[in-house]
Amino acid sequence: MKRILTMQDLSCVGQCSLTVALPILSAYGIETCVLPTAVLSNHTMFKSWSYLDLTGETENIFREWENNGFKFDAFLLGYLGKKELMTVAESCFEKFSADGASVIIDPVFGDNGKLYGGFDLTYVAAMRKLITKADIILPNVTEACFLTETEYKEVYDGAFVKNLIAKLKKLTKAKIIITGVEIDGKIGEFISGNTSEEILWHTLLPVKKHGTGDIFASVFTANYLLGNGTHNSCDTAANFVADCIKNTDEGHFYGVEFEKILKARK
Ligand code: PXL
Repeated sequence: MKRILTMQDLSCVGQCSLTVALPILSAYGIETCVLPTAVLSNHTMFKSWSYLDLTGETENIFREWENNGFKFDAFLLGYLGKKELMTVAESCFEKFSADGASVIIDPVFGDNGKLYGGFDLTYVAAMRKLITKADIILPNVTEACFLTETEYKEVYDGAFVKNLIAKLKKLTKAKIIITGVEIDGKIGEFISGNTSEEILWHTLLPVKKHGTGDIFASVFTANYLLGNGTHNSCDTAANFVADCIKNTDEGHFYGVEFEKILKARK
């Protein structure tokens, strides 16, 4: 059985980050260990939230993990919250990687051309450094723009996204998957190849929902770890997200009801 460590916040309410990654990865039969970076009352798309930073506790956790000899076959990083956690993440990979462990990083700091509340450009700079340690990165278009210091455009074409990939390739050797690319009424992922990009297109749904990036990253990672390759893993993740959106009650504003889809797939 594969064992993964997922490092992201625990938002007590909000169907995102750990409360999404843990059930999804477990449902795929992967032993899922967690490193909560912070405990929030709820995610930051609600009008207010509390925030307990857990950076200080990681030292104690790592000491005991070393004492117990734990290793992980993969790492999935999402919302970390504080830039200091980037060095914590680096030392985590160094200390706890099993042979050939994969590092998958979803940078999670912005969307729609803007940074999420509480983030600034120093966080982006720290993430720019951390992605040099990744095997796969999953930025959305906004995050790719910030990472590459490219001006965000509301409307763009394929050449714009290819240029983002070319610039990201200068920053990291990781495989790059740009998610949530919207062109001409379609939504898709651009996957970096050695010589050209592979593009997967899906139907663009009329509603946008919070937390879908975290669901995409979890389903993608589970499939990838089970050997399904980047193309099929992306496709499965995108279809899973679309099913979640389609099956979420209209009044459910803060996330998607992914539990229904997980249950149906059992
Ligand atoms: O879904 C990304 C995410 C994760 N965790 C927290 C967030 C967000 C996006 O806003 O606020 C706490």
